Amino acid sequence: MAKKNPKSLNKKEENLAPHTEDGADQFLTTNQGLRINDNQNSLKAGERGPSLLEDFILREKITHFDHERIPERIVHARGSAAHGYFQVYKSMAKFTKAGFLTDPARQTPVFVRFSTVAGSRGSTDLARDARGFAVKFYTDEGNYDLVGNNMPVFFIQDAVKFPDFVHAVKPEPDNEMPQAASAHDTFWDFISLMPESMHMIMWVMSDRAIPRSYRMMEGFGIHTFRFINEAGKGCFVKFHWKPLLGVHAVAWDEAQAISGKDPDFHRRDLWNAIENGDYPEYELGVQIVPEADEHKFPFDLLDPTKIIPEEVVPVQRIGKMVLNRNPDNFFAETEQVAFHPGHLVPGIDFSNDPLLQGRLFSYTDTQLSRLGSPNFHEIPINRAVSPVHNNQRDAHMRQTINRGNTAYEPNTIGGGCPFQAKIADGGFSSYEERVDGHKVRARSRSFFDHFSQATLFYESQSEAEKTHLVNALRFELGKVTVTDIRIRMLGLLSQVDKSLAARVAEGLGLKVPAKPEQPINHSIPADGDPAKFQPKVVPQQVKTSPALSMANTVKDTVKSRMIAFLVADGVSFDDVNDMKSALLKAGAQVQLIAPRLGAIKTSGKALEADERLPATSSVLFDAVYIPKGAGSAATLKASPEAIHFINEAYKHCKAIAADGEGAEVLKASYVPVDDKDPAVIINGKPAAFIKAVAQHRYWEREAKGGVPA
Ligand code: HDE
Repeated sequence: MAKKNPKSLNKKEENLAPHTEDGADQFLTTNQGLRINDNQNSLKAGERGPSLLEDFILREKITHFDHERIPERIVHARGSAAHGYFQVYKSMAKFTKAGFLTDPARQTPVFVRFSTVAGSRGSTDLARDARGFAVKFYTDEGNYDLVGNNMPVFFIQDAVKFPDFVHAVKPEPDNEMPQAASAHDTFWDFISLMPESMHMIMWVMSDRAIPRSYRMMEGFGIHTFRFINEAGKGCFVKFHWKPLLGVHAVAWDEAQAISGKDPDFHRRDLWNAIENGDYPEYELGVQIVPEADEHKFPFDLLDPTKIIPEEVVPVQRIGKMVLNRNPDNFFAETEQVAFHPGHLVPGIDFSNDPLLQGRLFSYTDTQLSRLGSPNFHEIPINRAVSPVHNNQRDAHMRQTINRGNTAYEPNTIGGGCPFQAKIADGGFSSYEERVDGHKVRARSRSFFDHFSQATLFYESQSEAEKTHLVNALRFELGKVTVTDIRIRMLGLLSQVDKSLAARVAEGLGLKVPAKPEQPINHSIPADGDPAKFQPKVVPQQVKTSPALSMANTVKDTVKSRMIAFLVADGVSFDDVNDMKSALLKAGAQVQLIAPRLGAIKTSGKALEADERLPATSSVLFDAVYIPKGAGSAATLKASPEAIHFINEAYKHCKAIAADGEGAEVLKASYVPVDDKDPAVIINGKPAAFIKAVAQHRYWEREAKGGVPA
């Protein structure tokens, strides 16, 4: 592993300083500070006698150990995080008074946690799932949390359905299977009765649900929020994160293999990138909608199952976030961080999105159960960098030692302190919105278009992406054991796109029902009139949105991509060296994979292998290179592992290059060497290979038929 990156001292770290400890050059002590003389033996009545209850050192240590686990997050249990900073490019004061968005000179510390949703803490990173993308900004005006996902919509429209949704996707309650997977009966049973989920289903069945890296996925605030400027004027805003490396995915077959070969694939990738100085970077984007335009869209801005297409309201990139420091301690930081969409700063406010409104209750409640005390804000990772003064007192694990005898307001004894802040002094005041309505349990009819944007998403995909989506649905519904559920799903899919439904049906050996059941009937109130709950279809402003296709993403960089060089004794030193230096110069990472570890004899200096072929896999790499060298090529040709490695890389549409005798190894594999495959480069220049790697994947290759790998 490369050098540990120099720790950046930022405000946050200064704040944490008194709480960090690394034990270096220190005596071992109890939690009371008593130096321990023997950490190898418990106190006994005689060397062979019973242990004594008196052994307070043993009891303290074991008691602490017994309580080491805290409840994992109910959703988003599996996560990885990093520190960094955010800086706005130019003042957004026209729209918001939030200090971190108006002062281009200010670097605001951030802590970002990425996660999967469904799996437990120990589950695989490569599950087909939405990813959490939660950002805590430690601003001078208080903590602001943008708790988003890597998909811009959600499964449900109202918070009251969230426990149902989560229960349906989690492992089934009788046998706790399957782990971190939606491919089972209860999930699809629920979805088949929940037409409002169809847009999100398109996203989770697309390759967005199996990202190549946390560094290569977008983030979205999902809900419509509000900006408020100094003059008190409001506008609507949708938040986006745009990764500078582009948005890239792996293949589903690959994702399943990675889950076995390296379930920590995303966690490791994030950690290593930061250690190597390849700091993940994302631009913050905003779509701004003036209040006057609230009702000018063919959907409701408050409906979290809808996007505003970027072609209708462009995403303005207003600042950049850089993640440049790994946490020191997973538990203290990544596990104990507590996000909450209700952690706001002046200049940002909520909309009435009923999903968001429910979240505003849920997150504090969750932290109380997970972290066990209303003092969770005192845990170092959750502390605001701005001063905290209030009259809240006591409770479990209170750390602050409040001085003085007043814990109420108003008071005179304490000089009236702490006192309320005027708006001009940064006091938060909620946006004054006129609300006038009947108290009802209801959903607005403006939320009833469940299919148009699902269609928009599907229509915006490339052919390869459409095929992946069809295959994902075939895979998932193929795992469903109740035929009626599959048929109901086909009925819903046919309302998204007829050809999509037909293709999925073919894979399932079923027919698309001529008249889809109207499942909306299942999701209406007991006394609801079904006629009043029929979905409606509203024409959208655009037929396709290129921004929705990953085919149109950034494809001009190989920065931080992992390239496997297959080598054995006899490999050409110069060839390895030339290709390696070109790739490193372009920012990629190279590993030499050989049949065994140790020194590899070459035409020049010996080289050290990084990994053994049998211990690694092509799925952990972005591309493969087979250098010149007769001896090396002969060994690799005869190695089933090397041939499998190449076949699999080819199957997953990766760039492959070979030079000289290296091409002989390709001939022994499934890779068609004389084919016009733009991502198979034989005796080409390093630049040609680099260009092919930058394309990420040549998905069109899949259309040529399968590869037995
Ligand atoms: Fe969450 N969500 N959520 N959620 N959510 C949690 O809070 C909840 C929703 C999201 O890395 C929990 O601290 C409800 C949408 C992220 O720590 C919990 C509803 C979006 C994370 C909770 C939603 C999210 C959470 C569990 C429907 C995308 C992980 C642990 C009304 C915009 C944050 C915790 C981290 C975590 C509730 C819907 C994103 C149970 C009730 C929509 C990224 O409180």
